Amino acid sequence: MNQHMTWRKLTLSILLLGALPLAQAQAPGGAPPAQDQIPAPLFEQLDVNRDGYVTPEEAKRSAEVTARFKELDANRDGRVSIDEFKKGMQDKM
Ligand SMILES: [Ca+2]
Ligand SMILES: [Ca+2]
Repeated sequence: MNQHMTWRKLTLSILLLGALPLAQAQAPGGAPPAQDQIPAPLFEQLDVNRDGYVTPEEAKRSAEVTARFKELDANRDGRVSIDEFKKGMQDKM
């Protein structure tokens, strides 16, 4: 009787261990990347001095941004902020 109980416990443990990875696989994963966050890495690459703006000088590393610099610079202050960048890129997509 005692042995039988031990065996049952062991079987239960094995079953639980086997079920664990399955339960984890079915758990909801991380949220999918937000669409409006995609252009940000490019902006960060261009904003060499990290002041939050891409100047025409910094934009030279991207032909596309250089070509569209005036269009992206919505408030015409001669530099493109992260917001202007995101908006400009979204409009084209
Ligand atoms: Ca900058
Ligand atoms: Ca601007």
